[in-house]
Parts: sequence; structure tokens; C-alpha cells
Amino acid sequence: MRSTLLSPVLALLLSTPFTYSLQLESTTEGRLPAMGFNSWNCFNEHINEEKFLTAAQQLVDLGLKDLGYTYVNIDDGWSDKDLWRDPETKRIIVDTKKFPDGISGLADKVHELGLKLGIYSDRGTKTCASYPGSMDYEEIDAKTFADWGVDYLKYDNCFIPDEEEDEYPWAPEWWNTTHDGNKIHAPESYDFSTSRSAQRYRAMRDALKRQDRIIQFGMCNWGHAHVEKWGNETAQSWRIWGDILPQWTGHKDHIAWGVMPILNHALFHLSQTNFWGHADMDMLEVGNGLTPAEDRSHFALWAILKSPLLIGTPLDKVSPETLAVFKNKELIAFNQDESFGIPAWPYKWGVNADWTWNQTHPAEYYSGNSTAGLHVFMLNTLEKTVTKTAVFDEVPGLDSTKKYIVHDMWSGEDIGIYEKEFSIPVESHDIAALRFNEASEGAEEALKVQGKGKRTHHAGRATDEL
Ligand SMILES: *[C@@H]1O[C@H](CO)[C@@H](O)[C@H](O)[C@H]1NC(C)=O
Ligand SMILES: *[C@@H]1O[C@H](CO)[C@@H](O)[C@H](O)[C@H]1NC(C)=O
Ligand SMILES: *[C@@H]1O[C@H](CO)[C@@H](O)[C@H](O)[C@H]1NC(C)=O
Ligand SMILES: CC(=O)N[C@H]1CO[C@H](CO)[C@@H](O)[C@@H]1O
Repeated sequence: MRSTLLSPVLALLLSTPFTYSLQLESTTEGRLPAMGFNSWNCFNEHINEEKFLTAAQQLVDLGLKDLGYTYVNIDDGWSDKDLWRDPETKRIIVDTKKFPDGISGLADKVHELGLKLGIYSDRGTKTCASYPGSMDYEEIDAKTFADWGVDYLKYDNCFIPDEEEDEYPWAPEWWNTTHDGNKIHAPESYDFSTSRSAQRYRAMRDALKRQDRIIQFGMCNWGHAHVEKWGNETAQSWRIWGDILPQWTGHKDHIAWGVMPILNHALFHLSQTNFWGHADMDMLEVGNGLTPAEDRSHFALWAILKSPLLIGTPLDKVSPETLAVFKNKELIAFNQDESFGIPAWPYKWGVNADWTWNQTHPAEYYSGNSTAGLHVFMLNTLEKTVTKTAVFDEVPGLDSTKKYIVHDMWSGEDIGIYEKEFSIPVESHDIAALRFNEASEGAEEALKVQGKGKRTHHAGRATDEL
């Protein structure tokens, strides 16, 4: 009798596969922002196995893997546009001209290097570059990806049939325009987690959950349908805005944007970022044509706002300067901090008044906590070098009655000991990345021994030199 009573329970326990909740159980996958490589920003749909194997080998050889860059993510363009889906199994057919060993063959090779493989699909009928989408095939595709050994899914938002459109299409990139998307306003009480967008993303989330494999879920719905309100319960990351372009300001057709407009938007949509869930500012354009100062700022801002860090430049052609940006250990440590999950936060806008919505001159002054200390980041959005000052009284977490060792996160060196304020010249579009640690007795002496005593600087200047 006993055994028959127990057996249903046991059977249930035994049949429960290795599942994961959003907080991917029994693993730390997804707790911190994802790091790795993605093909879109450098190759678009012109991809093949060799390009991913090159990227993977470079992640290892350049020491990037050891710094945490472990995902090798395939973006749009991996499937066969003509053959589409297998008529019997309905599985998406891989373009074997591009991937002769299939995705599973590539996954094996990438896994052998100690890296993980990501893939791409879309919640609509087609992907953005018109390859098969996953709508109505969520279960089959999730199972297929799991069978192939995929570890990450980027899930896009193109080709949505009319009946799948949101009742209240909240499309932030069309703000301040008369685009249809924003003519219909949702009632105050409307719950965006009930939107078609949210339902469709949940369908894929649930399908992934049912697989016997951990697959990180990165939603790419451009901030639509107020994704920041339901993103964290649906995925490990959610894009908050349109695509990125390798330019500082401006945009292309309201679809792709420079670094500053994305930053401006992010500052109003970051409150849900913490462990296990990250607002995604899009993949990195570092190395793709920005100036060296802009590359530094772009990388630092994405790192300190805890966005995923996915390299989008060909790693076999990377310059030493660009590589040094990707390899900044201190910024990576801030992004990947085990104890502090929230992003750095602006404490002052600078050029514009606080909380000004402005796509060319967003906030310039940020502070944030990390295991290593209290950090201040000062961005220069102007077209000339500016001396920026961190006034201790203004910085949350700094005490104006105390002395601090100021450390430069770019050079990796201590600058000196300061009280009340610290000033530093910042090149146009560059960012000062600093760490403050309270100076103990004797610290001044120790620094002098290293030849870096307290140095004079713009004393008493509390505002910017404009
Ligand atoms: C996001 O969801 C995870 C569970 O997946 C939870 O631990 C975390 O607290 C949530 N974050 C926020 C900001 O609510
Ligand atoms: C953004 O801020 C700059 C600097 O204050 C200002 O010159 C510009 O007009 C602002 N842009 C808009 C669209 O208001
Ligand atoms: C930073 O973290 C430390 C250690 O947890 C804490 O004592 C301090 O209050 C934090 N400061 C701020 C500004 O959050
Ligand atoms: C210049 C301008 O009109 N900016 C507005 C754009 O839309 C955002 C969001 O609604 C407003 O906050 C800005 O004031």
C-alpha cells in the first residue's frame, strides 16, 4: 500500500526534468549581465561557421574569455530562407552553406573552447532580415535550440501580424513624433504585462523553461509595450530602445540610434535592473568607428549601467586600443560585481538641469557602489576638453569631512589623496572613471613613497569650466 501511495509522488519527482525558473536555479547564469560576442554589429546577416570559430578562438587567445566574455552569439541570418522549416518535423532548417556542421556542430566546437553558444529568433512570423520567425513554433524551436546545445536566445520583434499587434503600442523611439504608434494612449490603469507583446515573449520563456537545458533569454523588443514593467519576470535581459549605431548622436529612421540618445533613454528606464534582470542598451559598437574617447565612454557607460557587454567588432582585426577598452578589468568588475546589482546612478546632469530629457547632452555625473569602493564617473558631452569636478558634498556616499584616495580606473593607478573635491580634465566625449577609498592614517605617506603626493588642482571650483 505504502509504495503505491508513494509512487505517484516519486514518479512526479523523478519525472521533473532539470528545470529553471527565471532565477535560473542551481546555476548563476543570468544573475549578472551577459558578456561575450554577437555577430550583428560587424557582419549583419553575412555570417558563417568560420566567423564564429574565429571570434571564439580570439576570445580565448586575447584573454577575453578569462575576463568573463563567454557567450558567442549568432544573430540573424543562420537559417535557410528557401527551405524554411522541415515539412515533417517543422524544425527551422539551418543554412548548411553557412554552417556545414549545423548549429549543433558549431555548438560542440564552441563548447570545447569552454565558451557558450547563443542563437537568434523572433516572436513574429519572420526575423528582421526575413528568415523564419518562431511565432506559433515556440515549443518546437525551444526544443530544437536545446537539442543543438544552445545556451542563449536573443528574441527579436519583427514581422508581427496585425492580430498580434498591441492594443496600446507604446513605442518609445517615436516619442516626440506624430507616428501612429503613439497616437493611442493606454488608460492609466492599463497593465502592459497583459499586452500581446508580453504574452508572446512569455510563450517563448515558458517553452525555454520546459527544456532540459539552461538557455538564457534576451528579449529584443526595443522598449515597446513598456517592457521595463514586465521584462524582469520574462527574461534575463530586455532591450529598452532601438538598435545602436556606431555614432555619438543622432539616429537613422528612428530605428537605429547613437550612443547619447540611447543613454538618455536608459536613464529613465533603469529602475528594474538588478541581479537576475538587466535593461539591455544593445550590443557594443566599440571598435566600429567611434573616436577613442567615444569608445571609452560607450563601454564605460554600458558597464556601469549594468547592460550586457556583447562585443560587436571583428576580434581578429581588433586594434590594441580597442582591445584595452574591452579588457578594462575595473569596469568589468563593476559590471559583474557579485555584491552590488544596481547600476551607477546620475547624481547631477551637468550641462542640462537634472532630469532633462535631451538626446545630445544627457547626464554627465554618476556615482555607484562596488565591492572595490565608491565610484564617480564624469562624462563630457561637449565638443571641447572640460575640467570636471566631483564635489564630495554632491556625491551620494562621499563625506566632505573625509579624505579619499582617488583612483583612475583607466590607468589603474592611484592619483592622490583629496578632500572636499577632485577635478580632472576630460577630453570631448570622454569619461573620467574614478574610485574613491577613504584614506587611512599613513596613506598619504605611502602614496608619497610611490611618488604621487597630493597634487594641486583647480581649487575651489565647484562647477564645470564651460
Ligand atoms: C527580478 O527577478 C528576479 C527573479 O527572477 C528577482 O530575484 C529580482 O529581485 C527581480 N528584480 C527586481 C528589480 O525586482
Ligand atoms: C539639448 O541640450 C543642449 C545643451 O543644453 C541644448 O543646446 C539643446 O538645444 C538641447 N536639445 C533639445 C532638443 O532641446
Ligand atoms: C556602499 O557599500 C558599502 C558596503 O556595503 C556601504 O557601507 C555604503 O553605505 C554604500 N554606500 C552607498 C552610497 O550606497
Ligand atoms: C523635445 C521634447 O519634446 N522632448 C520630449 C520627448 O518626449 C519625452 C517623453 O515623453 C519628454 O519627456 C520630452 O520632454
